[in-house]
Amino acid sequence: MKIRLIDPAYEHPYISHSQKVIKNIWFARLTLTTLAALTPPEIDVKITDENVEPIDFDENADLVGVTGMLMHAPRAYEIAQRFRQRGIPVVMGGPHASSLPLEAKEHVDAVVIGEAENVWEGLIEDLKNGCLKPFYKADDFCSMERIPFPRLDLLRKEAYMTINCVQTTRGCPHQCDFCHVTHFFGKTYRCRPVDEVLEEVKRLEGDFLVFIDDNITGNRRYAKELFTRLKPLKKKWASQASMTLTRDPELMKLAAESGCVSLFIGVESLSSENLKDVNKTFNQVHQFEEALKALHDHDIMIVAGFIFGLDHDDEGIFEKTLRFCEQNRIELPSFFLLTPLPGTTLFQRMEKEGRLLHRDWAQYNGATVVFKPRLMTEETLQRGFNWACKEGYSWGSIFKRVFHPQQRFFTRVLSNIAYRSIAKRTPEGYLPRLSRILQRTNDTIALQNTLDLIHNTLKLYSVYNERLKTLVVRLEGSMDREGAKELVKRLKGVLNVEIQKVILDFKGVRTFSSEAIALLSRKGLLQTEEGKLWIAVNIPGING
Ligand code: B12
Ligand code: SF4
Repeated sequence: MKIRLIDPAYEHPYISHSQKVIKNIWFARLTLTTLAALTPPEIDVKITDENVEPIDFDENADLVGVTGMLMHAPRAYEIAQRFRQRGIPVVMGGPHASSLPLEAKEHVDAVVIGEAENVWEGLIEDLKNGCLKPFYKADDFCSMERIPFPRLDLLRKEAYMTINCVQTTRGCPHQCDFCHVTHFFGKTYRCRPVDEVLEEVKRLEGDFLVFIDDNITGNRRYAKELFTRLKPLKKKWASQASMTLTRDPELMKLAAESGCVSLFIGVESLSSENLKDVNKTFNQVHQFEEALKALHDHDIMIVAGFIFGLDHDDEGIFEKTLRFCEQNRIELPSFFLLTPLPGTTLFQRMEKEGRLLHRDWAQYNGATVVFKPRLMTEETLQRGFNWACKEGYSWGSIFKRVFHPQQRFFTRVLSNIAYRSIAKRTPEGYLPRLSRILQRTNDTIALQNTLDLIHNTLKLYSVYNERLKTLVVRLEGSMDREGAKELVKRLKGVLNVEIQKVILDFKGVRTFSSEAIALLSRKGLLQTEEGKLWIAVNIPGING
C-alpha cells in the first residue's frame, strides 16, 4: 500500500518564500513527519512539501493525505481534486480541516478533525476494507507518552535551514482570543516525558534544533526539568514562549544555560486596552522593556510578534511600534495583521459584528486586511502595515536594532538580512500622515509650577478615529499654566489636517491651577456644546 502525504505550497506574490529564503530561515513542520511515523511500517509512505519540491500528480497511490493551515485551503482543495479525478481517495487534516470540517469534506473523501494519533491507523484499516468514513475525530486528546519519533528521513533536509524539529508540549495554558492553539487543543497543556524528548534530541545530527512548541514554558516545573537535563547535551535551540517566562529568573537562566539562543515572543500590542480585549492581560505593557532586557541579558535573541489592527490601534500605531522595537533592540520584529481564524473567539466576534470582508481563505495570511478595523480604514491599515514591514528592515532600522553588547552579532545581522529580503517584496506602504501628530498628542508634558499641584506631569493619551475623523485626548495628572499652554500648542494646527473634531477628556486631571483654567477657557477649550470643533468632557468645575 502506498500513501502520499502533501504539504501544499502557498503561492503569493510577496509572501511566498523563495527556495533561498526557505534555506536561510525556514524549518520543517512536524505535521507530516509525525503522521508518517504513525503509519504502520509495512506501508510505503512518502512526503512532498510543495514549498520545496513539485508534486507528482501522475504518481500512483492508494491514499493521499493533505494538511494545511487556513491560508493553504484553496491550494489543498486543488491538489485533492487532481488526485480524486484519478480515483485516488484523499484525506485532509490539520488546523484548517479541523476548524471547518464540513467545508473541507466537500473537497476530500475523509476529514481528520484534531490530532491524528488515535485515529490514523483505524482510518487506514477502513480504507483497506473499503469503508472510509467521512469524518474521524478521536474521543480524547492523545497520550503524550511514546509518540513515535517523526520520520525526518522523509524530508529533503538540504532544502531547509534545519529539519531538527522536536515538540515537547502541546497546547498552551493561555487563551488569547485570536489564537488557534487553544481552540485546537482545548484548554489542555500536555507535556511529553522528558526522557523521551532527550532521546529524540540525542538522535539529531548537528548542534541546533527548534522546539516547535507553542509555548515551551507553559508549565514552569516541566520546563525547568527539561532545560536542566538538556544542558549536558550542549545543543543550541530556538522556540516560542510567552512573556511570562521573564518573570521567573531561574527559568530564564536555565533556558539560556541549556542552549536557548532565540525565542519568538508574542508581544502583540503596546496598548493595555488591546491586550485586555484579546484576553492577553498576562502581557503587561509597563513590564515590556524590563522583560525584553532580561532576555537580552541572557543572550537570548528576540523574535517579537506584533499585531496591527486591534480595536484600539489608530494611525499612530505603526511608527510607535517600530520605534519601540528600535529602542529595545528587538533583533527580529515580526509584524502581523490581525487575522480572525475560524474557530477562534475573535472570528466569532468579528462575524457577529459583521466585520469580515470576505471568506477567501487564501487572503487570511496575516499580511492582508480581511476585516473592518475599528479606528482606521482598511486601506490605512494595509498601507501602514506595509510601511512597518519595509521600514522595520531598512538598513537604518536594522542598524539601530542589532548593535548591543550581546554575543552572536553575525547571526543577528544575517537573520536581519534574510528578513530584509522578504520585507523588500512587500508592496509600497506609507506612514499615515497623522502619525507624527499622534505621537505628539500621546506624550507626557512636564509641568513648571507644581507647588500646589498633586502631580508634576500632564499625560496625554490620544486615539484617532479615522472613520469619524475625531481625535479623543484623555488627560491625566495635573495642569498648570505652562501645561495648558503646551496642550494648546500641541493641539493647534491639528484641525487643519484630516481631524475634524477633538474631544478633550479632563476626567483624569486631579488638580488645575486657576491660571490653567483661565487659559483653557480663553482658548475655548472648555466648551461643551455639540457641533463645535472642540468638545471638552468632564470639565473641571462642572463635573467636579
Ligand atoms: C511550526 C509552526 C510554524 C512554522 C512553520 C514552518 C513551516 N515549514 O511551515 C512557522 C513559524 C514559520 C509558522 C508560520 C506560520 N504559521 Co504556524 N505554526 C507552527 C506550529 C507552532 C507547529 C506546527 C507543527 O509542527 N505542529 C506539530 C504537528 C504534529 O501538529 P499538527 O500540525 O497540528 O498535526 C497534527 C494534526 O493536526 C493532524 N494533522 C495535520 N495535518 C494532517 C493531515 C492529515 C492527512 C491527517 C490525517 C492529519 C493531520 O495530525 C497531526 C498529529 O496529530 C503551529 C501550532 C501547532 N501547535 O501546531 C502553528 C500554526 C500551524 N501556525 C499558524 C499560523 C497562522 C501561521 C502563519 C500563517 C502565521 C502568520 N500570520 O504568518 C504562518 C504561515 C506560514 C506559511 N507560509 O506556511 C496557525 C494556523 C491556524 C490556522 N487555522 O490556519 C497555528 C495553528 C498556530 C496558531 N497560533 O494559531 N508556523
Ligand atoms: S500565549 Fe501564544 S500560544 Fe498561548 S494562547 Fe496566547 S497566542 Fe496562543
